[in-house]
Amino acid sequence: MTELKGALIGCGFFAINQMHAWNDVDGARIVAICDRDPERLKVVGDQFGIERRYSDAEAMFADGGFDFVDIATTVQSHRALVEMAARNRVPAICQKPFAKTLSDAKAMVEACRKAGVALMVHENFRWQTPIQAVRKALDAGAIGTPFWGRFSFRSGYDVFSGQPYLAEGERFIIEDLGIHTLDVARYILGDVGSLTARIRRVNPKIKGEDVATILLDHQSGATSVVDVSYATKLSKEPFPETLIELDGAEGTIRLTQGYRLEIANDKGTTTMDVSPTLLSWASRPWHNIQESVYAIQQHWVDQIKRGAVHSTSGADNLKTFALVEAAYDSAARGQTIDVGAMLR
Ligand code: NAD
Ligand code: 89V
Repeated sequence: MTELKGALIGCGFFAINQMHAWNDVDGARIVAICDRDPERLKVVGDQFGIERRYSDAEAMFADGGFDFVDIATTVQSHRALVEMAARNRVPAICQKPFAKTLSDAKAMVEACRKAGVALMVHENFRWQTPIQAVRKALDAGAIGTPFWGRFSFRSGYDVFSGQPYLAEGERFIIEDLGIHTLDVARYILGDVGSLTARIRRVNPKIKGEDVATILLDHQSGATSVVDVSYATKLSKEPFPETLIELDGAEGTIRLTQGYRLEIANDKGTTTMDVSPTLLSWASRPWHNIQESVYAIQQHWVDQIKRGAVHSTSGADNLKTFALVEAAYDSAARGQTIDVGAMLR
C-alpha cells in the first residue's frame, strides 16, 4: 500500500505534537488541515508547510483527497466530526475524551461500524515506554498472576497554562487525566466489573474536581486503586509520570519516579531505566507523552495496513469511558457502580 494521506482537524495546543509525530511516522503524511480559528490555521499551516487549509470541516470532506482524518479538537465537537467522517466513509482518529457522554460515544462507535470505517481513540498513555515496559514484564510472567495494583498520577504542575479550558469545566481531573490512568489500569489488569470513587476540589480557582481516588474491581479478581491529583506539591515534581505498583503471586513490580522499573521475584531484584526517548522535536517533561503520540500514530498506520483492529479502537474505549462516567456517578451518589451494566 502506498503512503496514507491524512487530514487533521483542530490546530491547537496539542495538535503541534500530532503534526510533529506525523512527520516521523512511516507510511503516512498530512495533506490538509482545518481549524475554525484562522490564526491557528496559519500558525500550523506555516510551521508544517501544509497548503490545503480549511476553516470548515464539511468543506474539507467535500474536497476529499485523503485516506483518514485525525480529529484533534476539544470534546464538544468530537461527536459531530466523527459522524461526519463516517458519513464520508473516512477512517477516523479522535482525541480523548472521546465524547461528552457514554451514549454519545456509543453512537459514534455505531456510526463508524455501520459505515465500515476504522475508528481509533487517541488514548496514548498506554503507549508510553514505561507503561509498555510494565506490560512486557507481566507478559513475561515476572510476577505471576497480579492480584493488586495502584496507578498513581499526583502532581502540582500548572496544567492550566497550556490548556486554560481545563479550569472552566464542571468536570476536570477524571475526565481529562484520570481517563488516561483508568485506561492504563484496564490495559494492565484487564476490564473492570465495578468501581467506587471519591473526588474533591482543592484549588479554589478552578470549577471541577482536581483530586480523585477510585477503587476498581477487575473482572480477573484483582483489585486496584487509581489515584490522581493536580493539588499535590512534591519536593520533586513528577509530571507527567504515571507511577505503578503491582503485587503478583510470585513477585512485585514498582514503576517509580524518574522512570525506574523494579521487579522483585524469587530470582532476585532487577532495576531498569525505562525512560522515554527524547525525540528531536520533543521537550522535557512532555517527552514521555510526546513519544507516545508518535507510537500511537505509527500503530494507526500499521493496523490500517494490516487490516487489523487498533489497541484503542472506539469499541475498546467505550470500556474506559464507562469508567469515567461511573467514577462521577459513584462520587455523586456515594455508591459502588456496576460498570458491566453500563455497557450492556
Ligand atoms: P485547543 O483548544 O488548544 O485546540 C483545539 C483547536 O480545535 C482550536 O484551535 C479550535 O479552534 C479548534 N476547533 C474546535 N472545534 C472545531 C471544529 N468544529 N472545526 C474546526 N476546528 C475546531 O485544545 P488542545 O489543548 O489542543 O486539546 C485538544 C484535544 O486534545 C482535547 O480533547 C484534549 O483533551 C486532548 N489532549 C490530549 C492529550 C493527550 O496526551 N492525549 C494532551 C493534551 C490534550
Ligand atoms: O492528556 C491530556 O489531555 C493533558 C494532560 C496529560 C496534561 O493531562 O491534559
